[in-house]
Amino acid sequence: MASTRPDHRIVILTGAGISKESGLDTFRDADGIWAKVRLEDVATPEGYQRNPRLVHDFYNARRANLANPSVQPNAAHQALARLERDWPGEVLLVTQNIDDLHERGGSRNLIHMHGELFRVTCTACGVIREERGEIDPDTVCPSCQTVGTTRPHVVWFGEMPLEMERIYEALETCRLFVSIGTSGTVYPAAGFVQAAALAGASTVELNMERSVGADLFDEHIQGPATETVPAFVDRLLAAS
Ligand code: BJW
Repeated sequence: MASTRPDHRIVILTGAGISKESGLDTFRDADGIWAKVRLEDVATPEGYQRNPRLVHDFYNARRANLANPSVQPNAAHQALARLERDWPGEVLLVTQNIDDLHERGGSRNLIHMHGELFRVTCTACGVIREERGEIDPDTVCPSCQTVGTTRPHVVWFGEMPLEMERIYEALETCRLFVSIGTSGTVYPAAGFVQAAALAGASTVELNMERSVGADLFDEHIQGPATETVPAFVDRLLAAS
Protein backbone atom coordinates (compact mmCIF):
# COMPACT_ATOMS: atom_id res chain seq x y z
CA MET A 1 0.00 0.00 0.00
CA ALA A 2 1.33 3.46 -0.86
CA SER A 3 2.04 5.74 2.09
CA THR A 4 -0.90 7.37 3.82
CA ARG A 5 -0.37 10.50 5.88
CA PRO A 6 -2.58 11.31 8.85
CA ASP A 7 -4.18 14.24 7.04
CA HIS A 8 -5.13 12.07 4.10
CA ARG A 9 -8.76 11.53 3.30
CA ILE A 10 -9.96 7.93 3.20
CA VAL A 11 -13.10 6.81 1.35
CA ILE A 12 -14.60 3.46 2.29
CA LEU A 13 -17.30 1.71 0.27
CA THR A 14 -19.25 -1.07 1.95
CA GLY A 15 -21.72 -3.64 0.65
CA ALA A 16 -23.94 -6.42 1.94
CA GLY A 17 -20.96 -8.64 2.89
CA ILE A 18 -20.10 -6.44 5.88
CA SER A 19 -23.53 -7.11 7.43
CA LYS A 20 -23.59 -10.85 6.64
CA GLU A 21 -22.07 -11.84 9.99
CA SER A 22 -24.70 -9.69 11.73
CA GLY A 23 -27.33 -12.04 10.30
CA LEU A 24 -28.43 -10.10 7.18
CA ASP A 25 -28.49 -11.76 3.76
CA THR A 26 -26.28 -10.63 0.90
CA PHE A 27 -27.82 -10.40 -2.58
CA ARG A 28 -25.74 -12.53 -4.92
CA ASP A 29 -24.32 -15.30 -2.73
CA ALA A 30 -25.86 -18.76 -3.23
CA ASP A 31 -28.12 -18.21 -0.19
CA GLY A 32 -28.66 -14.52 -1.01
CA ILE A 33 -31.79 -12.43 -1.57
CA TRP A 34 -31.77 -12.79 -5.36
CA ALA A 35 -31.95 -16.58 -4.96
CA LYS A 36 -35.32 -16.12 -3.23
CA VAL A 37 -36.99 -13.23 -5.09
CA ARG A 38 -36.64 -11.77 -8.60
CA LEU A 39 -34.89 -8.38 -8.53
CA GLU A 40 -37.10 -7.28 -11.45
CA ASP A 41 -40.12 -7.75 -9.17
CA VAL A 42 -38.89 -6.04 -5.99
CA ALA A 43 -36.04 -3.70 -6.90
CA THR A 44 -37.21 -1.79 -9.99
CA PRO A 45 -39.74 1.05 -10.42
CA GLU A 46 -41.53 -1.14 -13.00
CA GLY A 47 -41.91 -4.00 -10.51
CA TYR A 48 -43.31 -1.56 -7.96
CA GLN A 49 -45.82 -0.19 -10.48
CA ARG A 50 -46.92 -3.72 -11.40
CA ASN A 51 -47.35 -4.98 -7.84
CA PRO A 52 -46.80 -2.47 -5.03
CA ARG A 53 -48.11 -4.86 -2.37
CA LEU A 54 -45.46 -7.47 -3.21
CA VAL A 55 -42.73 -4.81 -2.95
CA HIS A 56 -44.13 -3.48 0.36
CA ASP A 57 -44.27 -7.03 1.76
CA PHE A 58 -40.62 -7.58 0.75
CA TYR A 59 -39.42 -4.40 2.49
CA ASN A 60 -41.79 -4.81 5.49
CA ALA A 61 -40.22 -8.23 6.12
CA ARG A 62 -36.68 -6.85 5.82
CA ARG A 63 -37.59 -3.95 8.15
CA ALA A 64 -38.95 -6.39 10.75
CA ASN A 65 -35.82 -8.54 10.42
CA LEU A 66 -33.52 -5.53 10.89
CA ALA A 67 -35.50 -4.55 14.01
CA ASN A 68 -34.94 -8.02 15.49
CA PRO A 69 -32.71 -7.64 18.58
CA SER A 70 -30.49 -10.47 17.31
CA VAL A 71 -29.29 -8.22 14.45
CA GLN A 72 -26.49 -6.07 15.83
CA PRO A 73 -23.41 -4.29 14.44
CA ASN A 74 -20.42 -6.62 14.24
CA ALA A 75 -16.67 -6.15 14.74
CA ALA A 76 -16.25 -4.81 11.19
CA HIS A 77 -18.85 -2.04 11.64
CA GLN A 78 -17.25 -1.15 14.98
CA ALA A 79 -13.73 -1.09 13.55
CA LEU A 80 -14.77 1.41 10.86
CA ALA A 81 -16.28 3.66 13.54
CA ARG A 82 -12.98 3.43 15.42
CA LEU A 83 -11.09 4.42 12.27
CA GLU A 84 -13.35 7.47 11.81
CA ARG A 85 -12.77 8.45 15.43
CA ASP A 86 -8.99 7.90 15.60
CA TRP A 87 -7.73 8.74 12.09
CA PRO A 88 -6.54 12.37 12.05
CA GLY A 89 -7.84 12.98 8.52
CA GLU A 90 -11.36 12.59 7.15
CA VAL A 91 -12.91 9.13 6.80
CA LEU A 92 -15.99 9.12 4.56
CA LEU A 93 -18.02 5.93 4.67
CA VAL A 94 -20.20 5.32 1.62
CA THR A 95 -22.48 2.34 2.04
CA GLN A 96 -24.67 0.59 -0.48
CA ASN A 97 -26.47 -1.01 2.44
CA ILE A 98 -29.88 0.16 3.55
CA ASP A 99 -29.48 -1.29 7.07
CA ASP A 100 -28.51 1.02 9.96
CA LEU A 101 -25.67 -1.10 11.36
CA HIS A 102 -22.96 1.45 10.55
CA GLU A 103 -24.80 4.14 12.55
CA ARG A 104 -25.45 1.72 15.39
CA GLY A 105 -21.76 0.72 15.27
CA GLY A 106 -20.78 4.37 15.81
CA SER A 107 -20.03 5.75 12.30
CA ARG A 108 -21.17 9.35 11.75
CA ASN A 109 -19.63 10.54 8.46
CA LEU A 110 -21.79 8.23 6.38
CA ILE A 111 -23.66 8.29 3.07
CA HIS A 112 -26.38 5.73 2.32
CA MET A 113 -26.14 5.86 -1.47
CA HIS A 114 -28.94 3.26 -1.96
CA GLY A 115 -31.25 4.69 0.72
CA GLU A 116 -32.35 3.52 4.16
CA LEU A 117 -34.71 0.75 5.22
CA PHE A 118 -36.11 2.67 8.20
CA ARG A 119 -37.17 5.59 6.03
CA VAL A 120 -40.01 6.01 3.52
CA THR A 121 -40.73 8.74 1.00
CA CYS A 122 -43.97 10.20 -0.34
CA THR A 123 -43.95 10.49 -4.12
CA ALA A 124 -46.69 13.17 -3.92
CA CYS A 125 -45.12 15.69 -1.52
CA GLY A 126 -41.51 14.46 -1.44
CA VAL A 127 -41.34 14.28 2.35
CA ILE A 128 -39.00 11.59 3.69
CA ARG A 129 -39.85 10.27 7.14
CA GLU A 130 -38.78 7.57 9.55
CA GLU A 131 -40.83 4.36 9.46
CA ARG A 132 -40.09 1.27 11.56
CA GLY A 133 -43.40 -0.50 10.98
CA GLU A 134 -45.28 -1.70 7.91
CA ILE A 135 -46.51 0.26 4.92
CA ASP A 136 -48.93 -0.89 2.22
CA PRO A 137 -50.71 0.50 -0.86
CA ASP A 138 -53.32 2.15 1.43
CA THR A 139 -50.84 3.98 3.66
CA VAL A 140 -51.75 7.67 4.10
CA CYS A 141 -48.91 10.18 4.00
CA PRO A 142 -49.00 12.08 7.32
CA SER A 143 -47.64 15.21 5.61
CA CYS A 144 -49.98 15.61 2.60
CA GLN A 145 -52.70 13.02 3.45
CA THR A 146 -52.38 11.35 0.03
CA VAL A 147 -53.22 7.64 -0.04
CA GLY A 148 -50.90 5.13 -1.72
CA THR A 149 -47.93 7.40 -2.45
CA THR A 150 -45.65 6.17 0.33
CA ARG A 151 -42.77 4.00 -0.92
CA PRO A 152 -39.55 2.66 0.61
CA HIS A 153 -36.72 5.24 0.64
CA VAL A 154 -34.46 2.96 -1.39
CA VAL A 155 -32.76 3.25 -4.79
CA TRP A 156 -33.95 0.69 -7.29
CA PHE A 157 -32.33 -0.26 -10.61
CA GLY A 158 -32.69 2.57 -13.10
CA GLU A 159 -32.92 5.19 -10.34
CA MET A 160 -30.20 7.70 -9.44
CA PRO A 161 -28.20 6.79 -6.30
CA LEU A 162 -28.08 9.48 -3.60
CA GLU A 163 -25.43 12.15 -2.97
CA MET A 164 -23.38 11.27 -6.05
CA GLU A 165 -21.80 14.72 -6.30
CA ARG A 166 -20.46 14.54 -2.75
CA ILE A 167 -19.19 10.99 -3.31
CA TYR A 168 -17.28 11.80 -6.52
CA GLU A 169 -15.79 14.92 -4.94
CA ALA A 170 -14.45 12.73 -2.11
CA LEU A 171 -13.18 10.05 -4.53
CA GLU A 172 -11.27 12.67 -6.51
CA THR A 173 -9.50 13.96 -3.40
CA CYS A 174 -8.90 10.79 -1.37
CA ARG A 175 -5.53 9.08 -0.99
CA LEU A 176 -6.93 5.70 -0.01
CA PHE A 177 -10.04 3.92 -1.29
CA VAL A 178 -11.20 0.77 0.47
CA SER A 179 -14.00 -1.51 -0.75
CA ILE A 180 -15.49 -3.98 1.75
CA GLY A 181 -18.00 -6.79 1.25
CA THR A 182 -19.34 -5.92 -2.17
CA SER A 183 -19.39 -8.04 -5.31
CA GLY A 184 -18.61 -5.02 -7.50
CA THR A 185 -21.42 -5.79 -9.92
CA VAL A 186 -23.70 -2.77 -9.44
CA TYR A 187 -22.86 0.65 -10.92
CA PRO A 188 -22.04 3.40 -10.22
CA ALA A 189 -20.50 1.96 -6.99
CA ALA A 190 -18.56 -0.65 -8.99
CA GLY A 191 -16.78 2.18 -10.81
CA PHE A 192 -15.61 4.04 -7.69
CA VAL A 193 -12.30 2.14 -7.61
CA GLN A 194 -11.40 3.47 -11.06
CA ALA A 195 -12.37 7.05 -10.16
CA ALA A 196 -10.20 6.89 -7.02
CA ALA A 197 -7.25 5.25 -8.81
CA LEU A 198 -7.42 7.82 -11.58
CA ALA A 199 -7.11 10.53 -8.93
CA GLY A 200 -3.98 8.81 -7.56
CA ALA A 201 -5.43 6.96 -4.56
CA SER A 202 -4.21 3.59 -3.33
CA THR A 203 -6.99 1.01 -3.55
CA VAL A 204 -7.67 -2.01 -1.35
CA GLU A 205 -10.44 -4.61 -1.52
CA LEU A 206 -11.51 -6.64 1.54
CA ASN A 207 -13.96 -9.36 0.57
CA MET A 208 -14.79 -13.00 1.20
CA GLU A 209 -13.90 -13.77 -2.40
CA ARG A 210 -12.25 -11.91 -5.27
CA SER A 211 -14.91 -9.56 -6.63
CA VAL A 212 -15.64 -9.09 -10.33
CA GLY A 213 -13.32 -6.06 -10.37
CA ALA A 214 -10.63 -7.40 -7.99
CA ASP A 215 -7.88 -6.81 -10.56
CA LEU A 216 -8.62 -3.07 -10.46
CA PHE A 217 -7.35 -2.88 -6.85
CA ASP A 218 -3.74 -2.51 -5.73
CA GLU A 219 -4.31 -5.00 -2.94
CA HIS A 220 -6.87 -7.70 -2.16
CA ILE A 221 -7.44 -9.07 1.35
CA GLN A 222 -9.59 -12.17 1.49
CA GLY A 223 -11.67 -13.38 4.44
CA PRO A 224 -14.69 -12.62 6.63
CA ALA A 225 -15.15 -8.92 7.36
CA THR A 226 -15.22 -9.41 11.15
CA GLU A 227 -11.62 -10.65 10.92
CA THR A 228 -10.12 -8.66 8.04
CA VAL A 229 -11.57 -5.20 8.81
CA PRO A 230 -10.40 -4.84 12.46
CA ALA A 231 -6.90 -6.06 11.45
CA PHE A 232 -6.80 -3.64 8.51
CA VAL A 233 -7.91 -0.72 10.73
CA ASP A 234 -5.20 -1.63 13.27
CA ARG A 235 -2.65 -1.57 10.46
CA LEU A 236 -3.80 1.86 9.20
CA LEU A 237 -3.84 3.42 12.66
CA ALA A 238 -0.42 1.98 13.51
CA ALA A 239 1.00 3.64 10.38
CA SER A 240 -0.63 7.01 11.05
C1 BJW B 1 -18.45 -11.11 2.52
C2 BJW B 1 -18.93 -11.78 3.60
C3 BJW B 1 -18.27 -11.58 4.80
C4 BJW B 1 -20.17 -12.34 2.01
N1 BJW B 1 -17.22 -10.77 4.83
N2 BJW B 1 -17.41 -10.30 2.57
C5 BJW B 1 -25.18 -2.28 -17.90
C6 BJW B 1 -23.84 -1.99 -17.64
C7 BJW B 1 -23.48 -1.17 -16.57
C8 BJW B 1 -24.45 -0.61 -15.75
C9 BJW B 1 -25.77 -0.89 -16.02
C10 BJW B 1 -26.13 -1.72 -17.09
N3 BJW B 1 -27.48 -1.82 -17.09
C11 BJW B 1 -27.98 -1.09 -16.06
C12 BJW B 1 -26.94 -0.51 -15.40
C13 BJW B 1 -27.04 0.35 -14.20
C14 BJW B 1 -27.44 -0.44 -12.98
C15 BJW B 1 -26.47 -1.60 -12.78
O1 BJW B 1 -25.37 -1.45 -12.25
N4 BJW B 1 -26.83 -2.81 -13.19
C16 BJW B 1 -25.92 -3.95 -13.08
C17 BJW B 1 -26.68 -5.13 -12.51
C18 BJW B 1 -25.28 -4.18 -14.42
N5 BJW B 1 -27.37 0.45 -11.87
C19 BJW B 1 -28.38 1.25 -11.53
O2 BJW B 1 -29.45 1.20 -12.12
C20 BJW B 1 -28.13 2.25 -10.44
N6 BJW B 1 -28.47 3.55 -10.92
C21 BJW B 1 -27.77 4.14 -11.89
O3 BJW B 1 -26.85 3.59 -12.48
O4 BJW B 1 -28.19 5.43 -12.18
C22 BJW B 1 -27.49 6.13 -13.24
C23 BJW B 1 -26.16 6.74 -12.81
C24 BJW B 1 -25.00 6.53 -13.53
C25 BJW B 1 -23.79 7.12 -13.14
C26 BJW B 1 -23.74 7.92 -12.02
C27 BJW B 1 -24.90 8.11 -11.31
C28 BJW B 1 -26.09 7.50 -11.69
C29 BJW B 1 -28.99 1.95 -9.21
C30 BJW B 1 -28.58 0.67 -8.54
C31 BJW B 1 -29.53 0.38 -7.39
C32 BJW B 1 -29.18 -0.93 -6.68
N7 BJW B 1 -30.18 -1.21 -5.74
C33 BJW B 1 -30.02 -2.39 -4.85
C34 BJW B 1 -31.29 -2.52 -4.02
C35 BJW B 1 -31.32 -1.39 -2.96
C36 BJW B 1 -32.33 -1.56 -1.91
C37 BJW B 1 -32.33 -2.92 -1.22
O5 BJW B 1 -31.40 -3.24 -0.46
O6 BJW B 1 -33.30 -3.64 -1.44
O7 BJW B 1 -28.88 -2.22 -4.01
S1 BJW B 1 -29.65 -3.89 -5.75
C38 BJW B 1 -28.53 -4.54 -4.55
O8 BJW B 1 -27.19 -4.62 -5.11
C39 BJW B 1 -28.46 -3.49 -3.43
C40 BJW B 1 -27.01 -3.48 -3.11
O9 BJW B 1 -26.66 -2.25 -2.46
C41 BJW B 1 -26.35 -3.65 -4.46
C42 BJW B 1 -24.93 -4.16 -4.40
O10 BJW B 1 -24.86 -5.42 -3.81
P1 BJW B 1 -23.63 -5.80 -2.87
O11 BJW B 1 -23.68 -4.99 -1.64
O12 BJW B 1 -22.38 -5.77 -3.64
O13 BJW B 1 -24.02 -7.30 -2.44
P2 BJW B 1 -23.65 -8.67 -3.19
O14 BJW B 1 -24.52 -9.70 -2.62
O15 BJW B 1 -23.66 -8.51 -4.65
O16 BJW B 1 -22.13 -8.94 -2.76
C43 BJW B 1 -21.78 -9.24 -1.43
C44 BJW B 1 -20.30 -9.59 -1.38
O17 BJW B 1 -19.93 -9.79 -0.02
C45 BJW B 1 -19.93 -10.88 -2.14
O18 BJW B 1 -18.84 -10.63 -3.00
C46 BJW B 1 -19.54 -11.86 -1.03
O19 BJW B 1 -18.46 -12.72 -1.37
C47 BJW B 1 -19.11 -10.92 0.07
N8 BJW B 1 -19.27 -11.48 1.41
N9 BJW B 1 -20.04 -12.58 3.19
C48 BJW B 1 -16.82 -10.16 3.67
N10 BJW B 1 -18.67 -12.24 5.93
